[in-house]
Amino acid sequence: IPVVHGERLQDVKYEKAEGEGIAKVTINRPEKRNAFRPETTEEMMRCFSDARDDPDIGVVILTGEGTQAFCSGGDQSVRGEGGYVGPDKIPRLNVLDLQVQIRRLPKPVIAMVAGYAVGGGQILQMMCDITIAADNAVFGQTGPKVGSFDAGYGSTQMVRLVGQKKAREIWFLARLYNAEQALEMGLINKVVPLDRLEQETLVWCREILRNSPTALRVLKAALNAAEDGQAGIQELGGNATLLFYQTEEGNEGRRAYLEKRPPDFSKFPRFP
Ligand code: 2NE
Repeated sequence: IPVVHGERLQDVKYEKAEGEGIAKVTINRPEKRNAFRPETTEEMMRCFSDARDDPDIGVVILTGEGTQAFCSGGDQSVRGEGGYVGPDKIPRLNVLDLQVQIRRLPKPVIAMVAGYAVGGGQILQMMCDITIAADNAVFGQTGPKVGSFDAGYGSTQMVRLVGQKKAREIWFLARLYNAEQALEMGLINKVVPLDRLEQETLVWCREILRNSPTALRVLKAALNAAEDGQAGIQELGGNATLLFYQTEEGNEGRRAYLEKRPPDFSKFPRFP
C-alpha cells in the first residue's frame, strides 16, 4: 500500500515522477467506477496537501484507475442521512473541502479523464484547471436521478464553463455527453485517443512546467478571484504578501521591529 508521509493509502494511489515535477493522484476503486467514500476523499486531500508542500512538484494530475471511469461521484452504498458515512459513522460531504483544496492549490491541477466522469466526479474534473479526456470519456450529472445535487461549485463553476442554458440542460435532464460534446460545450480542453491519454497529459504538464511558477500561481489566484468574491481576493492578496516578504522593503520593516528602531522606508520608490 502506498504511503504519504508514513500514512497508508487504501482508496488512492499517489505517485511522483522522479525529477519531473509531476505528482499523480489516482482514485483507486475501479470496481465502483472510482466512486468516492469519505475515506477516499480524505486520502485525496492528504495527497494534494503533500503535492502543495513539495517544492519539487509543479503540476498535479488527478485521474481514476483503469479506463472505465475517472470517477462516478459519491459512493451511494455508503450514503446515509446527512452525507456519506465512513468508519467513524459521521455523515460527511468532505468532497466539498476537496473541491476547495483543488481550486486553491497554488499549482496547476490537470484532470486526466478516461471513461465516466459523472456526478461528483464530473464536478471534480470541473474544479481542475485543465482537463484532457480520452475519446471514451462520458460526462454528466446524475444527482437529480439519485436524489442529490451540488448547488455550490457544481452549479456555479458549470455555468461559467458552459453558460446558463447548457448548465440547466445538464442538471435538469441528467443526460450523459460524450467527449466531443464536452469539448464543444467548454467542459474540457482536449480529446485524444484513449491509448494517447497519459502521453498527451504529460505533454501539457511539461509545457506548463517550463513556465514561471510564480506567474502560474498568481494567474490561478487571479482567475479564481474574478469569481470567488472575498475568498478569491484573500487568495490573490496572500500572493501579494508572499511576494512582498521577498523584497528589501518588506524586510526593512521586520528588521526594524526586531532591532527596536523606527523603520526607514525612505529609499524605497513610490512607483506611478
Ligand atoms: C458510472 C455509471 C454510468 C457506469 O455504468 P456501468 O454500466 O459502466 O457500470 P455499473 O455496472 O453501473 O457499475 C459498476 C459497479 O460500480 C458500482 C455499481 O453499483 C456496480 O457495482 P456492482 O453492481 O458490480 O456491485 N458503482 C458505480 N457507481 C457507483 C456509485 N456512484 N456509488 C456506488 N456504486 C457505484 C453508473 O455506474 C452510474 O450511473 N453510477 C452512479 C453515478 C451516480 O449517481 N453518482 C452519484 C451522484 S451524486 C454525487 O456524486 C454527489 C453530489 O451530487 C453532491 C455531493 C457529493 C456527491
